[in-house]
Amino acid sequence: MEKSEFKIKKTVVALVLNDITEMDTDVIVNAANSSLLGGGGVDGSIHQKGGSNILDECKEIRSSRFPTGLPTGQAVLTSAGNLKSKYVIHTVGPIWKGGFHHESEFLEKAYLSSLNLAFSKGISSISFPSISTGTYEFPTKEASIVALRAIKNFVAKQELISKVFMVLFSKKTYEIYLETAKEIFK
Ligand code: AR6
Repeated sequence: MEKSEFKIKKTVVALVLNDITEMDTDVIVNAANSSLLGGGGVDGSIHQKGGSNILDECKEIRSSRFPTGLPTGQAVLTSAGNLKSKYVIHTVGPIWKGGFHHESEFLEKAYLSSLNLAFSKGISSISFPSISTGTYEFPTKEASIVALRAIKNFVAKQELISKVFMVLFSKKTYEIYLETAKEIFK
């Protein structure tokens, strides 16, 4: 398995080529949609492998806190059902609409909301997928810059989260993130 590690103060940020549903970090992050009711890509795999408890909790969150859906850039936490992790954080990345609709700000917000939520739960390890770069068509290079900058800025200010994984699903995506990481973490 491809893996590259970078150190930011006391936190290790690792890029790995893997399926995020195989990760045993405390948290895995889901690239969900506002409905929180599932979909394709990462979302489909998490619900399929994690089982129906995750969906039941998402439905409860919808009815009690977000009756009209989870806004883009926000994040919520559920248990992880049958997955190896303890929790799933569901966040909604922006749909790419050409780059002039604050897509980068919303993408940064999705990463930071997830990290803040993980931090508030006392979690020490977290895995992210490349949010928005599948169905939502955010260009991977731009997304990698936003993602890794957000992670760098967040982890540098704390010591609780000691491992952050970016879990990339294709060699091409992995290589794009690696090139960006070498710039941002140098
Ligand atoms: N593990 C890691 N990465 C994955 C996996 C996996 N199992 N499966 C796909 N990827 P996407 P989005 C990669 O489409 O763009 C869903 O229908 C994928 O190759 O999962 O944020 C939701 O319900 C890509 O690089 O998320 C929403 O409606 C990246 O993960 C919508 O898609 C993100 O692809 C969200 O779209």
